[in-house]
Amino acid sequence: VALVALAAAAAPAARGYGVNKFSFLMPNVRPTVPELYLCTPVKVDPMRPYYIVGFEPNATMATAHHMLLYGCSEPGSAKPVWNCGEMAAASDEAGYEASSPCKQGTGSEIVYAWARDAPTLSLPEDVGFKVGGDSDIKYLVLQVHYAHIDKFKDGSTDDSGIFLHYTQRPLPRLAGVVLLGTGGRIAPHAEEHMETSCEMREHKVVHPFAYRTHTHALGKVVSGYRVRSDRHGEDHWTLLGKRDPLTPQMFYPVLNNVTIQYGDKLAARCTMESTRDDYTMIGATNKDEMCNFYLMYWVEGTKPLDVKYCFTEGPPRYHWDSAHFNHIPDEE
Ligand code: IYT
Ligand code: CU
Ligand code: CU
Repeated sequence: VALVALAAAAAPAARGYGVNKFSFLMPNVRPTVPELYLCTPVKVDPMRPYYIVGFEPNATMATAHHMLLYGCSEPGSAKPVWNCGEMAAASDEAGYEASSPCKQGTGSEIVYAWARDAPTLSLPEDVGFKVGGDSDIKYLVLQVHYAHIDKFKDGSTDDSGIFLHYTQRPLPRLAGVVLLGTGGRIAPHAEEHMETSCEMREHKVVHPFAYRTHTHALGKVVSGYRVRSDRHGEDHWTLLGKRDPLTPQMFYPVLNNVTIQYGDKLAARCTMESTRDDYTMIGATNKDEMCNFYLMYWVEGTKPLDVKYCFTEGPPRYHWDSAHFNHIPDEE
C-alpha cells in the first residue's frame, strides 16, 4: 500500500510538455548542534532558462523542521554548505561558515516553502518559475532547518531536499512572489496591528494562487487582501489568505481567486500580542518579530512583476486608517 501511494504521489501531472526532475538535496550533511539552518547552492545555466513547475519534497518532519528554496542573484557563500539561519551571523559554533542564504544586499526571493510533511506542490498548468537564462534567479539556494539532532549522533548523514520538476519549453505564464511586510515595533503588554499596503502600478493582470505567512512567537493572525476602490471611493476588500502564523509556514492555496490589476492595492496585516515587559522590534532573532505575507502569483507574458516587496514602516507610524482606507475589515 505504501508503495502504491508513493508512486501515485510522484506521478507527474498530465501536461502538454515533458517534465524532468532535478534532485536538489543536501550533500549528506551531519548537523551537530540543534536548531541549525544549513544552506546549499546550485548555479543555474545562464545560457538558457528553465521553468520550474513543481516541487517534490524529499524530507520528513522527523528530520527537517522546515525547508525554504531561495532564488538569488548571488549565493550567500561560495561553500557547498553553510550555516544560514536568520541569525546565522550571530553564531558559528556549528563548524559551518555562517552567512545568509542569498548574498546580502543582492536580489533574493523565496520560491518555495515546505513544512510538516507537506505533499508535492504542482503549479497550475502552463505556469512556471523562470530560472537561469536572462531571469533574475541565477542561483537557487536550499535552506533546511534541523531542529533535532539525536538521529545524527550515530554518525549518519542527511540528504533532505527537493526534486525540482522543470521543463525547458518556454511557458506562457510566469510565476513570481510578492513579499508584504512591515518594520516597526510592538509595545509592551499590548495587541498591535502591523499593517502594510501598496498600489499596483504595472499594467499587468496578476493571478494570485498561493500565500504564506511568517511571524515569530507573538503572531496571532496574518491576513492579506486585494483592495479595490470603486468610483465613489469606497474600498472593497477581498481576502486572499488568512492564517495563524504558528501553524506550518508553507504555501497554501489562496482563499479567493481574483485578479490584481493596475490601480488595485495589496494589503496585509499581522495581529501581534505581547505580554513582554519591553518593546519588541522587527529583527532576526527570537526576541524580535517579523510580519510577512508572501503572495505567489502568475502573469501572462515574458516577465513577472518588477515589484517584489511591499513594506511599510509599521507601527506606530503607519496604519491602514491613516493611509485613508475605508471599510477596513475587523480581525474577527
Ligand atoms: C525583516 C523581515 O521581515 N525579514 C523577512 C522577510 C524578508 C525575506 C527575504 C526580507 C528580505 C528578504 O530578502 I527572502 I530583505 C524574513 O527574513 N523572513 C523569513 C526568512 O528569513 C526569509 C521567512 O521565513 O519568511
Ligand atoms: Cu523550522
Ligand atoms: Cu523571521
